[in-house]
Amino acid sequence: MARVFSGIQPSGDLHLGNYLGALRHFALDQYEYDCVFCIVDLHALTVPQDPEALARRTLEAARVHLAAGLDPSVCTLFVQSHVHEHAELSWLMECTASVGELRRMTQFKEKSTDQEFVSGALFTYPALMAADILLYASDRVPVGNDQRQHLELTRDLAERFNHRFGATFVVPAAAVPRVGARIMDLQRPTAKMSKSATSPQGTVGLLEDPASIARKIRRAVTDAEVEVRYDTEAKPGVSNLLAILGAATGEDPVELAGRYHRYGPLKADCADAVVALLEPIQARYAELAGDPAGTAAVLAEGAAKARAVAAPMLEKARQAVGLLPR
Ligand code: ATP
Ligand code: LTN
Repeated sequence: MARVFSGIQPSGDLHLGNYLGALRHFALDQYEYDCVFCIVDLHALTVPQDPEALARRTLEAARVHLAAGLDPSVCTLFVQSHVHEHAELSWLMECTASVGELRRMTQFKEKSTDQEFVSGALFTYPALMAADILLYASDRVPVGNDQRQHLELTRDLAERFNHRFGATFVVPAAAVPRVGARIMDLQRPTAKMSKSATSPQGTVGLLEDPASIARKIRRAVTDAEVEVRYDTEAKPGVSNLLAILGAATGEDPVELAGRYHRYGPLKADCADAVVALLEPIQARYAELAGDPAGTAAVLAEGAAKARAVAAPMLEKARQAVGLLPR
């Protein structure tokens, strides 16, 4: 069975973009592939984090994964730092990547601009991501559109390593959904919805109160025209609402556009669809929150399963480069 791997950072509250671009597809993939999903806490540390908040969000993120439908008896769910092989293989990947190619990463440019403190790890971040993926001989990596460039780099690093040291890694492919791969900020529809957005009004949290979700969608920035048309360049706000409604209902955003003649009804339907989509996730999350030990046990078991795959792969890579067996 083909292997799937993906990761989400516990760098803030998970949002609708994370769900439509990634998490939702994890839940579907688990029945079709051998799936490994990871809460990438080491990646979150590349920007300053409050220690208590990081710990809390890591557990919350795991719970959100379970609430979104991941079944730990079917797939593997674990925390990145629980499997130290990630940090170790990351070193070999840093030694495989060039400064030039890391410098070209647009996420680094975006996240380092106007920051008082930029860690070295933010720069080498894609090497850790490559290690995550390559440790599991992953064939397919479900991610939102913003991760395409990191996936390309992962492929280049795998190929370079294999060329230099002999066939070691599987070269993975990105799996980016057709609809929902780039959900935009409701207040700034030219920027992607993000955990680290400047205004919370632009982001819909997966655990947010339905009334608040509906309010944010009703107040989403559109434009001065009245025509409903799917045109991401000329009408980013309206197109984002169509993309969200389309992703939530399984309909095509362009076809949906033909059914609306004003923004009001589009916003109302979009809000209803998002609230209905998130309702079962929120209910299941509330159940899981009552059993923190249960989630911790799932993560411990997940780490053991992950390590069983990761350890031999790390060993293979270590020996390939000439590190003495331990
Ligand atoms: P941060 O703001 O801390 O960078 P993020 O919101 O971008 O966080 P990540 O943990 O980096 O979230 O991403 C987890 C997954 O969600 C990735 O596969 C990513 O591509 C996807 N994703 C993130 N934002 C969006 C979005 N706005 N639309 C669709 N997919 C998204
Ligand atoms: N870089 C990704 C998170 C991430 C990831 C991964 C995604 C870390 N490791 C491995 C897929 C596979 C992000 O910022 N969204």
